[in-house]
Amino acid sequence: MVYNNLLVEIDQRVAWVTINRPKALNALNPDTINELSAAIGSLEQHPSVKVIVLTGSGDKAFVAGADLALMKTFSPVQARSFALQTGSLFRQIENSPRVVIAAINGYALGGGCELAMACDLRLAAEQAQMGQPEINLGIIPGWGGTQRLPRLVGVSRAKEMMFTGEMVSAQRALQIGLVDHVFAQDELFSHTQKLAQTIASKPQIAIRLIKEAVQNGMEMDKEKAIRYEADLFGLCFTTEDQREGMSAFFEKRSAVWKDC
Ligand code: DAK
Repeated sequence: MVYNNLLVEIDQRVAWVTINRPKALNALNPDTINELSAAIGSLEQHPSVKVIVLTGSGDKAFVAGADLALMKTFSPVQARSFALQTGSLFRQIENSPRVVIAAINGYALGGGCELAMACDLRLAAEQAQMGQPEINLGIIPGWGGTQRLPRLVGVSRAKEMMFTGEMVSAQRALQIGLVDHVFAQDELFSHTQKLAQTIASKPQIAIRLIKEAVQNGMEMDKEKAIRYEADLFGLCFTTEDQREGMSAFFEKRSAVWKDC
């Protein structure tokens, strides 16, 4: 598939999707959102892809938000359609059977921070900066920032970030739980690839069930969530990988996963 705003590369079971609009600091417009949705949908079907990494091109930005040049001209109907389209991309990422990692190589602002938060894991370069600067534009975060940010960093830290619109450094983001790891700029991609490969080497049905249990369970009350976990736990016992994993343990050998 040919994309105008993305570069897609597969490296040993890990698909790298690079948002490629460096002149606009990889800002998100409707075409890019459509392409991201198509690329993720097709990579999910790719037999050798187990993990998807999202990053930004150039050394300055992951994604500097929604494309303000375009957004400035939006009619309410266009704004609504952009909202629905992007909401559906973010749900696609959260519900994807594949683990999706954000490799935050620079600014992740507004919609860029929200895109990173929709991913399963966030790894950042040490010069990355993150924030929700919408307040400075007279708007509020509109792609889930008011909901995902407090769930990751806590209510008052999220409110402070959104009230002030100030950026936080990668180190601060690590301290408050907005990112999971920080690496030197030139080591971000190799560390991301290493973590992605570790995840890719695991039995993918169980990986997918963990993702579902966490994602859906977080929306339920605890009792229901624990029952839901029990159901998914039971489902593991329908897989060959469960039999293989337990046999391999007693045979003192490495398991050979079949993802079935
Ligand atoms: N959109 C379009 N172009 C952008 C951009 C953006 N978000 N961010 C930067 N650029 C462009 C700049 O205009 C500039 O273009 P030229 O002037 O060279 O043509 C080029 O990228 C380089 O930017 P700077 O010259 O500003 O670079 P600096 O290093 O000086 O500053 C910066 C980097 C990231 C601090 C600065 O560019 C900046 O503050 N950018 C804007 C950050 C921002 O406010 N992002 C938008 C947040 S609001 C929706 C829901 C949610 C949203 C949208 C819709 N619906 C429900 C429909 C999301 C909203 C947001 O994301």
